[in-house]
Amino acid sequence: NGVVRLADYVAPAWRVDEVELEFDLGISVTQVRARLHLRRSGVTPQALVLDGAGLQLQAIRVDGRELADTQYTLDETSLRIEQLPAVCVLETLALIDPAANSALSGLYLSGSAEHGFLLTQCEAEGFRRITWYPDRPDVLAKFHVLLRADRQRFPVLLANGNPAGSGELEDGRHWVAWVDPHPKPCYLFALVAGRLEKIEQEYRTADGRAVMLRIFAEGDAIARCGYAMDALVRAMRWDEQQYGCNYDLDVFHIVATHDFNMGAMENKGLNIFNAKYLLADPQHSSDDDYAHVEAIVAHEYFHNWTGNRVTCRDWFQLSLKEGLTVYREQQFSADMNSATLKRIEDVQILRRSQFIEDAGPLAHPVRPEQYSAIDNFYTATVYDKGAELVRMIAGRLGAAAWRRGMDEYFLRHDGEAATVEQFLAALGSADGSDLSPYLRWYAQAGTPQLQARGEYDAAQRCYRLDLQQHTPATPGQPHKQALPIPLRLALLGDDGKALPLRLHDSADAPGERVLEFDSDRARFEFQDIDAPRVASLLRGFSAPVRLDAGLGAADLAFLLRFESDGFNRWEAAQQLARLAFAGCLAGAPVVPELGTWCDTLAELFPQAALDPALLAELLTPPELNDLAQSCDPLDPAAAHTAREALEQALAQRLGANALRARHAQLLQAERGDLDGAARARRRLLNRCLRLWLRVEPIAAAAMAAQRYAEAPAMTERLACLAALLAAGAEQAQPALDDFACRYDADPVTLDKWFVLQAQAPRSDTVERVAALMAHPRFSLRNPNRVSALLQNFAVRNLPAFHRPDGAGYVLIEQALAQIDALNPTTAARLATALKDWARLEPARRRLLQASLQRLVRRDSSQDLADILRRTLG
Ligand code: BAL
Ligand code: ZN
Repeated sequence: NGVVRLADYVAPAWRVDEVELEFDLGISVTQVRARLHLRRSGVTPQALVLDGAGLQLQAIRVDGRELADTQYTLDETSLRIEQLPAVCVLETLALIDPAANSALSGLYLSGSAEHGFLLTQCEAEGFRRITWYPDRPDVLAKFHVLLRADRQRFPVLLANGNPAGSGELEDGRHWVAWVDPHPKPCYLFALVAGRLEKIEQEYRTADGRAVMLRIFAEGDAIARCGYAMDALVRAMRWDEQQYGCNYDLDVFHIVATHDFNMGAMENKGLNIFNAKYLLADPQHSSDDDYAHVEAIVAHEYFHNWTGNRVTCRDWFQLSLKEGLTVYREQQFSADMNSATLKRIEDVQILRRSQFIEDAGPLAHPVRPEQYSAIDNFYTATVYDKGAELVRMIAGRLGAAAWRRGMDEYFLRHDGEAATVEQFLAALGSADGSDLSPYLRWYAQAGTPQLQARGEYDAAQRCYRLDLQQHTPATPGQPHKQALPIPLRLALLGDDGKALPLRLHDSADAPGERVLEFDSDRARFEFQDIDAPRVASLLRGFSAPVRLDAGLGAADLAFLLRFESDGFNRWEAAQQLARLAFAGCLAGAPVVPELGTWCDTLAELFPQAALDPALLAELLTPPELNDLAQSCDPLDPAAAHTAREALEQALAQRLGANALRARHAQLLQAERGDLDGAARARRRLLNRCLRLWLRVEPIAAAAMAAQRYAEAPAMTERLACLAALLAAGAEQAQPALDDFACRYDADPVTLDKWFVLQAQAPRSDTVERVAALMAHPRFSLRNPNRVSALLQNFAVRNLPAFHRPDGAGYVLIEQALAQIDALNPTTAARLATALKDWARLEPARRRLLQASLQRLVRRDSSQDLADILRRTLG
């Protein structure tokens, strides 16, 4: 039934020592000659079974001799040869049609047949669409690649590794050869062929290698690649300094494309990027875009060691490279920017995507036990929860042992395909720790709920902390085991300072310590202590759990005023806002928590010493998607109204005068600079604008429209347009029209225009989204367009998508059927937006369930069918 199970893993029967690939490249006809130098693994004869899909066989030879039809079996997905010498060379010749490849997996055309270029995407299973091969990550081979093409049409010919010659051919054709000395699995193979511009810069690694860094993009876009180059250099240096990881080829190439299923891809020495995560300049890119470019350039680069030099034994171990690399990217971004802000953003992402995934029908462990479509497991759980697991382990070891453990991991497994068990064993060897209890985190889905209750015993001068943990059932996992949970905590005195902590039988800790809690329940007693004012738990979000600390509004307000851990200060504001939201949702005539939230923030608002970016985050309640998780059943319109009430109350409490004045003061300082301090000020400036619009709409909208028109850079232009749209101001439409004219020719920037309209909180958003699907710049073939317009509408506009008449559901249902015929990966990703149907109030639930059932009855791709089947349960 096409299900692959971790428990069924068998080592490959055949290895590929070397592979020679020759491409005669053409837009509609490309010929691929592959010579696989094969070696049987065991002594007993075994059939060779290679993966292959959508390939037209032209010739097949073993050790130079043509095979007869009876000597092999070819079907839609495989090539099987029963009798082979234990060591031999298999040569195949195949034809493929890149222009017809709308799935964007394998070799395909980006852009038009006349002007576009050819490129590949092989992770996870795209290489089988290029040639017959053991398409699994534990077969590592040395690749030699020869590319031949028309010189005019394809002047740039790139593949992995180092250049190994080039020359002219007859009829205006040319050739370029590449050799990658590092054995790699085929999912890391890449080629690029076309007319591309480039920028380049020399780099010398810490261990002395001269490397030429090049970034390639089409036409004028190359002028927007400088920031990515700078980010790459920062990432390379950082990896040398923090992990001792040096780059290992003579060239490092990055190519930008507008047609890509993923954000970017870490192919060895030839990273390919979705243009939206590579191009950056002030005119087209917001501060958030810059941060994404820096983080993703670093992420793909860091894969060179965590993913490429040490790869995964099988796709169940995907988080071994992804969780670890996200963690390394988070460390890097924290070092380059504000560590507190980065941690807040990490947790926001986790809560609004991974916690929701973990609580719904698509919940799966960080290391799944089975899959039927591996493309559907590039998830928030594998990436972001995976990163949290690595963070917990790194924290458990401490900085020095973590580094020793990573050194040992590279030493033991360089050039190999590893498992999570091997990773934990190598890390643990650094200080003799047994990290195997953390395997439970990898195996068990669902977000643990941690309950903490504290009590002070004045007679004993002892503070008792009672902890309980419980992980809810998830599909296929009704019963859960207790997990090791590192709980970083401090007990704060009346002045907000941390009290010295002494646990039974242990020495004093100056003010903060980490408890390791690994049973269903436990009690910790702190001795010789004055009565704490409040416990600050889970500082820095030391474990990916939902914490119920039982704190009331007064305690949270105290933490919001005095907590020195920036993350927990923000968290106190979030928890207070959640209490206020619950009160508003329940329709209470007076919501005391709302008053406390507003009053405390009003007290902090004028404090000049507060980092403006942190203040902006303190002033922002959790996103609707996050808050909606506490609604059972969920009425999205009611949840939206309750959250709006929070925003309105805060704006009124701060008052028009204070908001106008702070906005004016920040605007005066605004020069469009890109440094961290300027970005932090802009964040607060734009948050003030949003709140000011609620209490002085006419004056604030006039200011927003003026700022929009005069904006020196994209952050400002976008923020003002978004604010006008959110406020429903009359200036919104003219500004939208202006934006469309300005950026009509730039797909990455025009996507912001699609996003804003998809997220507009209007009763006719469904109709507007439907109309935009007919816009000349929109195409269901392009994953970025689908994400900007449809994914944003379905995932980030709860009231509009869940319109009570079900029109939003029908829109997505119909779009899914069309997208699936073109690009199953993109269809399956969009379909995950429907996963929360069972949590909805009954009327909406029935409508969405009906849409899902109609989709299930259609003939779908394996990717989409897998999501639909699991969603309906
Ligand atoms: N390996 C797929 C893209 C990424 O996570 O880097
Ligand atoms: Zn990655």
